[in-house]
Amino acid sequence: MQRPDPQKLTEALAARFASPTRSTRLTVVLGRWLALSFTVCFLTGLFSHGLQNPPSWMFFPASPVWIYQLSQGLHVTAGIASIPLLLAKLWSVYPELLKWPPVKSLAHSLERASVALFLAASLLQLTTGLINTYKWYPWPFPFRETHYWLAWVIWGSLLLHIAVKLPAIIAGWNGRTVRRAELRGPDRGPATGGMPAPSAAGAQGLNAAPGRWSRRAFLTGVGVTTGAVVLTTAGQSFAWLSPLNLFAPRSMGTGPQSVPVNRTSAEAKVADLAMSGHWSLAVTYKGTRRTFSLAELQALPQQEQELPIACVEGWSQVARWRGVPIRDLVSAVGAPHDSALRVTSLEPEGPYRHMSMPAKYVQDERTLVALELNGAVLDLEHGYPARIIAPGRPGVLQTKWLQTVEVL
Ligand SMILES: Nc1nc2c(c(=O)[nH]1)N[C@H]1C(S)=C(S)[C@@H](COP(=O)(O)O)O[C@H]1N2
Ligand SMILES: [Mo]
Repeated sequence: MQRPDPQKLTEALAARFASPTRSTRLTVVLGRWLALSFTVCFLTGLFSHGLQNPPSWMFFPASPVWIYQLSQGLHVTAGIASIPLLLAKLWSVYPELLKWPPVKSLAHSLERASVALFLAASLLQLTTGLINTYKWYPWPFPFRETHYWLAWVIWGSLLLHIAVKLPAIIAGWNGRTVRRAELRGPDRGPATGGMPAPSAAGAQGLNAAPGRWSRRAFLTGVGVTTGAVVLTTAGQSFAWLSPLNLFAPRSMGTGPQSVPVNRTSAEAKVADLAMSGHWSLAVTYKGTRRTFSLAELQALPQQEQELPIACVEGWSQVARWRGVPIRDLVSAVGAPHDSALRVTSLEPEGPYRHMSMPAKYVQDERTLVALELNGAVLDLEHGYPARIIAPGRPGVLQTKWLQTVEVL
């Protein structure tokens, strides 16, 4: 038997996969949508990471109180939208991956390596991110650190990919200009001044009417799919879309006191400690230590605030909280208002046991040691006897089942 000629094989493959939905133009259009969703994910992701792991220069916006709700809602929604977009883009280019010879030059090998890295990192990022929102953590690595570092890998490989592909991107970008001019037609008055005449190749492509339409149909299909996925999940983050929430894991208005619960008292192993009846909150500053029983906290001046719980996993819920402004407790031990805190939960172990609160939130009169939620005593699942609620912070920092507040 004769060995297949790689060149012929490549041509045969190209013919086999030739489709108007696999044009450079389509790839560029999808690439632009993806660039937008990836940029939204990246910026909101950096914000979320900064709030949880603040660098020394971090700016903490506490207003508007829904700032984190919005930013994390965008993060998870844009991430979900990226899944159909990335799959469509992959479909539009995958014959490229089968081309022969696999490596032609240094630039070519760089291009392939950057694409391989970009694809692997993006697929891992999007699937683990999605799975994470369903409260399923089937991996042995810490999610947040991995998610954070993968984002940098994605952007590094993406910039390399864009640099290598710049000529194709410019060509595909201009495709739109050519088509507009062409659609106007030679007899229907002057085309826009200064616009270059469509090239022969461009005109040829444009005359291939079926191709044009099926590319459009493909893009419409991708757009509709992406829109549908967004509309049926974004209701976990945006109240006005909440009636359409079919697939997102948590729905607004469900759970005790009409607020979803992220981790239950049983999972946190705090039920006995929280319900013991001997509970008190200890507040310490230097040598001073004061304890407040629940009755003592209830006897202090109370404040009511409408504040959201906005989970890093995308769901959020605005609720009415009532309790003691934390700065009053800071004053009670003689500490200045602009102190930072270290808050500890009754929860015996794990990452939720300790939380740091920068001075920005301590000074804020809206930051409460909450004792009530939506007009009733805090449910055990929401942190009874007392929990933290602060404006503009990720849900993971809204510590439930308080034990001590250390003024630093
Ligand atoms: N001690 C403690 N506090 C906690 C948690 C926890 O597991 N343990 N979960 C956090 C997370 S991830 C979120 S989103 C909010 C959810 O609050 P909720 O369960 O009252 O809705 O509480 C936060 N506070
Ligand atoms: Mo959360």
